[in-house]
Amino acid sequence: MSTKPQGGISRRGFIANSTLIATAVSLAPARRAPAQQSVPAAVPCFVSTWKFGQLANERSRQVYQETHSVLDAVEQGIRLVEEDASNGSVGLGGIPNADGIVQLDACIMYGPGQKAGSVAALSGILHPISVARQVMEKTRHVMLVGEGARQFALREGFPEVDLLTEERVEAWNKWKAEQAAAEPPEPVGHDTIALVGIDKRGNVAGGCSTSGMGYKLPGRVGDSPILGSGLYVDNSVGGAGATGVGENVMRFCGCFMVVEAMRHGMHPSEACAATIRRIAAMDGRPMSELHINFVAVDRHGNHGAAGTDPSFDYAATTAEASDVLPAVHVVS
Ligand code: SD4
Repeated sequence: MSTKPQGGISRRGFIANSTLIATAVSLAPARRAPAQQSVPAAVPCFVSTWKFGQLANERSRQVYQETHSVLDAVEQGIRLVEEDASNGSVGLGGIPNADGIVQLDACIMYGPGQKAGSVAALSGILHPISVARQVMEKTRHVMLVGEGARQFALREGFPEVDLLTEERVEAWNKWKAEQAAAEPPEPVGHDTIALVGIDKRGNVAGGCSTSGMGYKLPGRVGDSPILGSGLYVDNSVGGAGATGVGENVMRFCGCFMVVEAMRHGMHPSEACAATIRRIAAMDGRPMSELHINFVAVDRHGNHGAAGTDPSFDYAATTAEASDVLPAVHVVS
């Protein structure tokens, strides 16, 4: 696994570039020459949030090789993360809400025909990404939530699963004791998988899955299952996914903004950074308080990411390579 910056640009260089991007955001002309273009574009290509996305990407690549379906590839890549209790806040081992219940959010999108399915506040089901796909393929609807989503999943044959691990129960008990006097509870933690794939012909599919903000109020839905917020794809452009504090993404249709910026000619990393700057300008709080991070890929396989969290990185996988790469750290 290589963690070298794209095309030899250092993290510092990325940060410097992000300052340039800052100037570009408000002035963005209709078409701009792509910057940071030193990694040759290649398809098929899979990109995802965080280091743990690399294994998901590699699973996606394998499934794509076997099925030639970028939608199957994205779904299966995300399932890998959902069933692994050791990472982040996705599926099994997800962080519970304030009542100690794991409530999952997920969505899936397929570029051709702009198809989409989504579930939110779904409890007791291991693979919300697959339930979202069933919503997309088997119903006339786009989004199901809460008990309705759970009943649908059960009817579709998804088994009921206890998603709480002992470790999470222990941490929740500790949190509960500490929070006894605090109102409203302080939420914690974020580690969502958002994964976007481009097939050989430039078709785009994407998915996003999370248990959301830890210790959230019961019923709270974040950006991850909201089309255009935690995920967006447009088959003529590419796709984007988000991770971080959903409240600071969903008020702005963050991923839609990223994709639109790419449509207007920005390189994916520029588009992510420009979106963050637009959000920050509207929100008014300092960048460091926002916790918003985006990954994006265009239909040719150019990819990039940017975030306000210095720890944010992303994974990119093609037929030839699979890397964890630094995101542009947007500081102001
Ligand atoms: C949420 N955006 O529910 C999600 C959490 C997340 O990485 O992304 N964690 O707000």
